[in-house]
Amino acid sequence: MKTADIRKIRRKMEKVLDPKRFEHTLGVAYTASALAMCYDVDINKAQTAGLLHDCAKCMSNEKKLSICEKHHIPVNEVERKNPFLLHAKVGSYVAMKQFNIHDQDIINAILNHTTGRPGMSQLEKIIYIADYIEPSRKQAPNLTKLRRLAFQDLDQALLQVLGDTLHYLESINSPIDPMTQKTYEYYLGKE
Ligand code: DGI
Ligand code: FE
Ligand code: FE
Repeated sequence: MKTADIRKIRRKMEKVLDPKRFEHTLGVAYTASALAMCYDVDINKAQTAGLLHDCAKCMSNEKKLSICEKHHIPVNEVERKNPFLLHAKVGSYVAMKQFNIHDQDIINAILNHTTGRPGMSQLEKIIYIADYIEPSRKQAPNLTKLRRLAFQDLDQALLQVLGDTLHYLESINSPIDPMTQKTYEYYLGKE
């Protein structure tokens, strides 16, 4: 991925996202690049995945569901009831077909950025964490500590984001996607 390609993706994202989501997207791309520098991961891949991770976020639920149906992307019970979750799966599809991304690690980082998955790569972890700690995020608890931790111990930061997300979802009685639960248990067991 060359600098010119990254610039092109950035311009396209500005068109498909609303202004707040675009600001978040830039925040994720910059935070992911910084983490990539810290952990010796490909910076261009981190920027590309960061820019594209929410590329399907501003699509209607009907559109996301119809893309899944048309292209035989499996939709589970939790996703059917909460179609916003599908922006990750649909986003990885859009990244392949509309942005010509063929790097499997970038595609996986987009695909797994909402629920995580057991056995994530360094890039996937970086996007998952950058999504949570980027500068325009204000809501989550422990953000100050977590932001520092992300640059000290990526796996500890990952576990904390997974745990905090699960607690938050339980506190608001939101249905948990099986992958979110599985990912948390997997990384808890690795401690
Ligand atoms: O798209 P973003 O808002 O930038 O971030 P995201 O794709 O990580 O989505 C964040 C939201 O997704 C956050 O409110 C937690 C929620 N989420 C993550 N896993 C699950 C979930 N929501 C439900 N209902 N079930 C899950 O398993
Ligand atoms: Fe997202
Ligand atoms: Fe995001």
